[in-house]
Amino acid sequence: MELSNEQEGASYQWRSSDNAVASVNEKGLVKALAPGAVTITCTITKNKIIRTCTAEVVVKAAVDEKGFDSQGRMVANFGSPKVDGIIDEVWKDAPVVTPKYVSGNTNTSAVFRALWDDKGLYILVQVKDKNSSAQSRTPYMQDSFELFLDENNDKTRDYGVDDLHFRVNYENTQSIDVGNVERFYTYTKMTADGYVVESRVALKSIPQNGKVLGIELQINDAVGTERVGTIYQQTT
Ligand SMILES: [Ca+2]
Ligand SMILES: [Ca+2]
Ligand SMILES: [Ca+2]
Repeated sequence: MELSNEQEGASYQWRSSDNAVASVNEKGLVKALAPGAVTITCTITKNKIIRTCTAEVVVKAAVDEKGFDSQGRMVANFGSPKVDGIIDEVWKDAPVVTPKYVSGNTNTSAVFRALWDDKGLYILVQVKDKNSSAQSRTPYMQDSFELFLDENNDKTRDYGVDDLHFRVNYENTQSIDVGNVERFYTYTKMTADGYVVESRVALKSIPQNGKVLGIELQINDAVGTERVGTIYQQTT
């Protein structure tokens, strides 16, 4: 960090809000240590007058070409997109994840991205699908995005109180299998070759750097009234 307009006779004290993520030395040099977000604060004292200035620093995790970290996990960086179906600049900070599994006979493809902030977890989904359909009366047989969240990552067989299972179709009609609908906010938009889903999931516990959640993301591909295939990613 560099301060402009440094003053004679002033003292400078540097501090990081999380030394496990990034540390700062007495000269303001920041060292990245682990993925996460921190606030670096400089306290300036001169003639008994104290002022502070702060800067946000985001340390990103290294990911492979499919968007996964060294342990095969999806990474959510810190950032606050607006949930409106338009891909904000801040999404550029999120690794693009290509899901590993495809079942059925589908030409549809999708990529996922994740961000988090104090309000919760954000998922952006970009689907390429030439044939959009919400004709079936069964929500999972419509073109839709499905999210399973195991917030405490305890991997129970049955749903725990922290677990969620939400779905939203390409027309932004939600269906809730498990969990409180108020925790799921979505916006969808048609594109030239498919659709976009931007979503926010409110979390039960306050999110923090390094927190690990269990998550499964799925795209249901419908043609007419049938689901012809799924694309999914089971990860943390
Ligand atoms: Ca947006
Ligand atoms: Ca759980
Ligand atoms: Ca389709």
